[in-house]
Amino acid sequence: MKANTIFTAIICLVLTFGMNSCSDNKQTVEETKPNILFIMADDHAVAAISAYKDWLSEIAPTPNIDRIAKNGMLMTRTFNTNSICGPSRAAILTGKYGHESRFFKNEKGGDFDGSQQTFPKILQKNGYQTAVIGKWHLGTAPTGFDYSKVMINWGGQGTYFNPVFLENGKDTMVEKTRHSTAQVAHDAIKWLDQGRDKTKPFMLMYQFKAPHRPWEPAPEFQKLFQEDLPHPANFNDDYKGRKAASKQWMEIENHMNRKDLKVYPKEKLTPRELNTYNAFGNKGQFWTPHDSLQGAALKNWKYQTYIKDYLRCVAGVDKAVGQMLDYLKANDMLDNTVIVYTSDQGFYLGEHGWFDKRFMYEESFRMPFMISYPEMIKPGTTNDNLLLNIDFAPTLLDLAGIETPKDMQGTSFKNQLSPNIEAQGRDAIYYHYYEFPKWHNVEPHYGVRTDRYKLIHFYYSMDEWELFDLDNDKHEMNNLYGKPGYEEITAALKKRIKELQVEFKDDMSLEEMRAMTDMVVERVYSEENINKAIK
Ligand code: SGN
Ligand code: CA
Repeated sequence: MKANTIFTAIICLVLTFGMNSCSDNKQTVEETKPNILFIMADDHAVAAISAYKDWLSEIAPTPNIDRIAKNGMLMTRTFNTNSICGPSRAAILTGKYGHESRFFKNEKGGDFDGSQQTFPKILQKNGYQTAVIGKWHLGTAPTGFDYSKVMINWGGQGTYFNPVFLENGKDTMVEKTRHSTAQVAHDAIKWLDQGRDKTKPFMLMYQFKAPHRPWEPAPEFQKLFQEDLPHPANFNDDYKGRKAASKQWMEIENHMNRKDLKVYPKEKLTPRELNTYNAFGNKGQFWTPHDSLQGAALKNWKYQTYIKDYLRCVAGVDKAVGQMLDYLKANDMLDNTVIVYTSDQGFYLGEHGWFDKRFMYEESFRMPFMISYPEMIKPGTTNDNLLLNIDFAPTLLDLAGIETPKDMQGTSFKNQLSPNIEAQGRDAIYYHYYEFPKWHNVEPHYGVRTDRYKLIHFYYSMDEWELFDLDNDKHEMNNLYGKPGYEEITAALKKRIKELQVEFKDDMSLEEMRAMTDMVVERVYSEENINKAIK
């Protein structure tokens, strides 16, 4: 027993014989400040969560994740400000766009400045026990947490097997006994059960690597999906009228490598040779596992291998979430804990013929988001308002009774959680993506999405606009920009972009935007340093 626990126990004993009991005291704290459990997966698309009743819901159910929506509210239109990992995580922590938090690219964008304000720091100052476990991917060691254990290998991505963790910013360890999903689940429950000061409310961020590339599920899920899966509606997109979409490197047919598709070398290779072997395909190099497999059949084989492994990784996350919910239930913590399930962004599951994310098209722009808190949220409710990832920090602070700091750019949506209030969401969502050309040659762009329309400007090495009417073209195949009859809506959306750029302080020149893409700053945790630390 730790010294402070012994001290608390003595105080409890004294109080129990006095007027008040210690459990009453604890109750008061819990009533005013709920616990917060923030569960985040990596690259988990809305379509792969059955609560959304999307095209995969019958084939690949996620009954445990769905429990959160059943017990609370399902947000159907939550979006991110920049659809890649680090920038989305930084936006969630700070409540700010990437140009304000200064974390806007994964590749060569430097590390997260951990000295700045984040919502965990504010909660910690307000009496919360805080922890982050799992994927972090922001370079510098986490700040604002009483406990942290985050993956640091593979450029901060972590690996599915033998992931390397950094504990409390100083101890480096390789976890060899469990698959990364099971390890993160294990560590999270362990911290809740034994690692924290139970007299305080907690805020735990518990973040999986799965179902991120290269989609390596634990062996127990290999037996799932014996039958082939259907293709999404626009699996064979020809990218007509969408120039940026036609020049990316994220086509299932042309840009998946051997490692993605679990084709291993027959002979022993040096680490360098193995890297080259594995990466073959990334930039469109043609390969087939067998000469008789070509054309549409080859594309389908790649798709089936990919989608099955992706969904097996999701099944692992679903199991882990179930274990966590069971733990909270068994310990009577479901009612006083705000539980969030989300992902850093969405993902293409064959839509447009793609994997990966980055584009402002719906599948990667949208994030899953569901929240339960029985003391406030009516079970089984749905919220269709437009929300943003920079709104998460203000909302979680608000739920803890803390005002949004003036410099956060997001807005709390706590008033949208109560069924008695008809609260409005945002009228428009502003987006900005910078990273180029690595990894997937997605042209930098910014844009706006309203209830019905989306306007995107690809500006880095081209000057291309795209306009979509989402009511009539939900797969975003028909670029209406410049077509007769759309002049007025285009002008209105351009005006709204300008206003949002001013509001969010993103009213830079195109030259300044391009300079952000071109910026080169290396990360702290090089593979070399990690290898030294674990030897
Ligand atoms: C890795 C992947 C990319 C992926 C980025 C960013 N390549 O670099 O396919 O787009 O991560 O993903 S891999 O061969 O290393 O798997 S993110 O989720 O971290 O933004
Ligand atoms: Ca991600």
